[in-house]
Amino acid sequence: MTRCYLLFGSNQGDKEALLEQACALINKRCGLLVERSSAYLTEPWGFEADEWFLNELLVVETELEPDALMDTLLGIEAELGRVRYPEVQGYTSRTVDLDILYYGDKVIHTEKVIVPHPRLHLRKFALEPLCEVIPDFLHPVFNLSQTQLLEKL
Ligand code: PH2
Ligand code: MG
Ligand code: MG
Repeated sequence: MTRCYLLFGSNQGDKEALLEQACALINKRCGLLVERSSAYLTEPWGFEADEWFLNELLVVETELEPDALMDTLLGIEAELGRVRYPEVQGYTSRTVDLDILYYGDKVIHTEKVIVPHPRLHLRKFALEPLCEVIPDFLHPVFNLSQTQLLEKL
C-alpha cells in the first residue's frame, strides 16, 4: 500500500462538480481517498486562459503500481470530458487534470510516469496545497521539505 499525492486541476466546466466526481472515481478505482487539501483558485501558469484553475491536493492509499495508477487516472480524465489536442503546442484548458506529484517517497521513471512530478517545485499551485498537508515531507530528489521548496520559489 502506497500513499500517493495527486493534484487535481480544472479550468473548464463546472470545476467544483468535476472535483467531486473525480474524487468519487479515484476512491472507487485507485484506493482510499484519505485526505484532501483546501481548494485553491489559481491563475493559469505557463499559458494564457481566461478561466482560473481550481486546484486541490488529494491523498490516496493505493495498491496500484505507478503505471496502473497513471492509466486509471487518464481513464478518469477522459471519462470526465478531458479533450487532448496533440497538435497544439503547450498547455490547453481542461476539465480535469490528475497528476501524480509523489508516489510515496519513490523516485520512478517509466515511459508513462515520472515521480516526483518533474515540475512540482516550479509551481506554487502544487506547493501551496502540499505545504498545507505535508509541510515537512522531504522531496526524495532535492531532499528539501515542501516548505523549503515553496520558500525557494
Ligand atoms: N496545470 C498545468 C498548466 N498550468 N496552472 C494552474 N494554475 N493550475 C494547474 O493545475 C495548471 C496550470 C498543466 O497541467
Ligand atoms: Mg498537470
Ligand atoms: Mg496531467
